[in-house]
Amino acid sequence: QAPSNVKSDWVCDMASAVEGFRTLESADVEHRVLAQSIPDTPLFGDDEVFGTCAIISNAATLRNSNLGYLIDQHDLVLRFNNAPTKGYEKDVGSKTTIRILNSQVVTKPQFQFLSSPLYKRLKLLMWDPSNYTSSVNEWIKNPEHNFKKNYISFREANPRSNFHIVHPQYLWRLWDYIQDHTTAHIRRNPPSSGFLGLAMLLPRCSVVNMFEFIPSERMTHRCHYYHEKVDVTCTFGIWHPLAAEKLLMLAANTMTDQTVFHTGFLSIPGYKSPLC
Ligand code: NCC
Repeated sequence: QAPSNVKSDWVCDMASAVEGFRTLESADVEHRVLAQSIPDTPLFGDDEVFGTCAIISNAATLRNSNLGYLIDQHDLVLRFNNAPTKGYEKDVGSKTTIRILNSQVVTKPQFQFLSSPLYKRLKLLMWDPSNYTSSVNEWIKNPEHNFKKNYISFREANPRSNFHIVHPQYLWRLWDYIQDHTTAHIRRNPPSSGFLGLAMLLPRCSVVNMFEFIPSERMTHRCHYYHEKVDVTCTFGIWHPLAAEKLLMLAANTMTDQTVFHTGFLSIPGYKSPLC
């Protein structure tokens, strides 16, 4: 049973505010080889809509959650960066439809982006932060992490891959939404991959279930389910406005406290929900 304090205006407001998800198109880009590398096929076709979608955070609270079976029942499963499934199936499942990667993962040698099987046979979406006021081509000349070489090499080696780049100004529209709905002042850094994933999927899914974005009773100071590293800033944010993102997710949630804080997921109806 949904908690009585769920306000459908939060859900519908979020759904309409984050509309306008955009990836770079060849025509946006002056860099000739990069422009040619962008696939003609869009990340999602107009008719690609899904019933249930699952977004799996990288949080350490997924360990010992036994949520893998439930996650794999979803029509679409979104994961982030280099988060593995192999060896963690019981807790995080094994299905992956799409991965969102930040540009560090595409560029830093430790992630082996060009050779790792983690990035093959699925949709890929990369983002890199621009300055709030930069034009697309100013940003492409001087990105935070220079992803161009590896993006082009990956597309050459995998010409059938569906690998797109988020339009950097869309990230700032999401930031505007978060700031407009947050009483406190937030730092001017783009939202995390997790919030981008929610915004991307709300128009495509009847329901978006988000696993361990609100830390459950398994709360730990560790960062990721696949590492022992201790770092609470992974959960509450230091660079990304993570705490503000999580409060907005919770405001739009329709699941009970038991499901959110004990089982470990919250649920947000998509645009096509009868609620809106
Ligand atoms: O940790 P990260 O995040 O890859 O996690 C993906 C998304 O899961 C949610 N999360 C993660 C950990 C945690 N304890 N609680 C959570 O809620 C967040 O919504 C997060 O977006 C990123 O967003 O891309 C990020 O990437 C890492 C890092 O680059 C990659 O893991 C690769 O190593 C960033 N960390 C650093 O740069 C040190 C992180 O700030 C953002």
